[in-house]
Amino acid sequence: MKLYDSMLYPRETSQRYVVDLCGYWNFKIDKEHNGRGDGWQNGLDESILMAVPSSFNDVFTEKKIRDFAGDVWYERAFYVPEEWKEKNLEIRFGSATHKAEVWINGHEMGKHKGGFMPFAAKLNDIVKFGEPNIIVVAVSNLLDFTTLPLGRIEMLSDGRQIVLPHFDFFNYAGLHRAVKLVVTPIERVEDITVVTDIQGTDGIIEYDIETSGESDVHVEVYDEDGELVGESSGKRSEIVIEDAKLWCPGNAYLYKLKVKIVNVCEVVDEYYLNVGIRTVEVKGNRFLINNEPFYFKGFGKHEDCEYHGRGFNPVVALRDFELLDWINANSVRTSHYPYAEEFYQLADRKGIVIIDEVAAVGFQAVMNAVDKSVFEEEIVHSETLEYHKLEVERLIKRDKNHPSVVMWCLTNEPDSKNPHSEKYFEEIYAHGRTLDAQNRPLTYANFMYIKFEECKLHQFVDVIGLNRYWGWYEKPGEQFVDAMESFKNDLEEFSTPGKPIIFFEYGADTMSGVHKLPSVTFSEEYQVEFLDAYHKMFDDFDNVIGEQVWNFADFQTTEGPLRVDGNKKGIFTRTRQPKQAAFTLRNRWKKIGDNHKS
Ligand code: GCB
Repeated sequence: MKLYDSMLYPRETSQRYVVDLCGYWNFKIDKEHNGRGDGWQNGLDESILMAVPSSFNDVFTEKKIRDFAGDVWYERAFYVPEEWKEKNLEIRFGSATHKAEVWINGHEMGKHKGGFMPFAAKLNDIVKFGEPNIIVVAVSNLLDFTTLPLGRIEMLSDGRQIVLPHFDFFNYAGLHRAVKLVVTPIERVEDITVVTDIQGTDGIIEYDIETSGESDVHVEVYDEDGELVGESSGKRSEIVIEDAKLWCPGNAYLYKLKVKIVNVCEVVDEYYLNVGIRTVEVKGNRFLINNEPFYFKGFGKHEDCEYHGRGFNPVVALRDFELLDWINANSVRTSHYPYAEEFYQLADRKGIVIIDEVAAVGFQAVMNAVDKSVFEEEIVHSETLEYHKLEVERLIKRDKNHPSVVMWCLTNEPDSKNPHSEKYFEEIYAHGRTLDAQNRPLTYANFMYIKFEECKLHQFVDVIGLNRYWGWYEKPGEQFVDAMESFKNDLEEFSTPGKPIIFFEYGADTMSGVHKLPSVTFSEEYQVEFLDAYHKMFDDFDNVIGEQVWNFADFQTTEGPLRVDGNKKGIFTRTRQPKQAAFTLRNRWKKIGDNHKS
């Protein structure tokens, strides 16, 4: 038995059923780290309840539980009716952070590593029809130098282990996304790849479909009114949509691509995909969407909210899209990991542009004062590299068809000064270039302490992403004027013809409700002044083609002297209410529009 990647989003159609297994599961923390030895894989005794999807951490009142490092176990029963005997049966996890091991009716189904990607187990040979089946999942939150993100384990003097993340967000864990029983036909659609193009007023949809059999494939395209506007047959073909409505930022139009497998006039499988017709290209110092220069306005975000932690919360996701609309943002970077699939579906629908990031964060030595670069560790050059490549493959395979996704970010703030990092990233980026049928541009987020001439990585990317905190971590407050001088030099050095720059991060921690005249760091006034100065700088540089503030909302981090109940650089509070700077951004972003500098 094996767990395997499951990238095609589960949908109900005339031939497919999906049973949602979310809700309260039985739950147990493996405090003694001996759950397997004690037979927990057969079922959990003396368990408590845990909500799925959710992080487990913020449900409890005890610090030792919130910060527990090791396995947490989940269990529930599910039923499969006799009439599904002839179907393909799978159980699918939207994500389990960071590693999972699954048993069904006591049988080991396999292990999965990677906390942000969907995976599944095949049930047909294991399931008892018409009787209760027990599923048990052990989820580990441990991190090391071969996981993404990177982290370390430390032993405390009382014998407990804790995780030290190499990154600035709380190491939330658990079953973070929906668990579903997915019922599909034996002969079924397994993958779809779509590439779109524009020719005059026509839209072209090129598709490539993988199925598990040899029966005929028929494809139909419907517009938003449900009218059939194009069709074709075969697993690979092209459909021309006359007078196509394009998918544009802020003005999304989605066609429905309906795929049918037909065996002698009988439809044996049916699946659909929402398709936006659009093109993406970097040309000179511009990022073109549908051949028009696009200026990125928006945020780096987190999947983070009260109580749920990193668990997908559909209400918060909707609220976030409302706020993006209100503030006149047009884009988001999925810092620092791939988000829930539903997030991209909302972005497709609402016309928000996404820079999609893999969980390659923590490749440096700063966060927890490790004294040597991670690139000095042999293991990073072999095991981590291979795993990083796998996660890039998974990201692109899962998200390739979203019109909202316009660029792939393959790492955040690595120690790209280290000589060993050059070969490492050469391989990562070369591999990334082979994976996307749409050939979307590649980027990275540069760490502010690595200068242009020291950085070994920018040579491999199409767009340079900069994370900058001049006037915050360097020369804050009274020294702000000098911070801006350093910033200007820094930006001049990074200005390279043919490689436009997007600011992926800039921001200042701000306590909502703290007002001060004149401003001081942490006051709402300081955040406004900080952003105003940055915007002036961006407007002075023609090659800056985007600004994404750090962060959309306040978020939880590991405790420490630099954080006041989390990172407070949000433009919105953690409960999604605006700070003063939200109004500044709203005005600016309305004024400059989506094609600033075109
Ligand atoms: C960064 C990191 C981000 C942090 C941010 C900060 O450069 O990419 O994860 O949260 O700085 O606020 O320090």
